[in-house]
Amino acid sequence: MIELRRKLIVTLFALVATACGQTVREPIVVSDAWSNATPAGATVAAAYMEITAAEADTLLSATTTVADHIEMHTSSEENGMMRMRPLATAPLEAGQPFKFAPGGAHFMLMGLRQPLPAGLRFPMVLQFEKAGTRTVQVLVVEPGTR
Ligand SMILES: [Cu+2]
Repeated sequence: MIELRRKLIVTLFALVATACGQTVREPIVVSDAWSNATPAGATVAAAYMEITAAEADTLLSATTTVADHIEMHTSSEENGMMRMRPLATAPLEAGQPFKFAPGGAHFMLMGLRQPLPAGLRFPMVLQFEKAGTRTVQVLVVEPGTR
């Protein structure tokens, strides 16, 4: 009985160690990719996510099948007005999450080819300088729910 328990603990430990090892080795981790559902007739939408690179890298650009092209923007408040500026590339420091979030950096989907209803998932292809391309699924949510 004790022998069996010891085996079980060893197995569990190995599983945890493997899981942690995989997380560390993953060069790019993208989490929580989301976008607000669009009102009828909308031609633009914003998308958000958190990107962590194991080694320093640069996010160069993004594309998607649901829009003509994607621009990266930053936003800041100036004299009480929200202003958006183009962000040519997004610098990723090793192990530091880069946050695309409302009020800050975001992806701007220009020339929407279809409405984005809540519940839809659409693909975005991210192009990194070193890590190459990654495809992420963006979840569309009801505005105001997060
Ligand atoms: Cu924008």
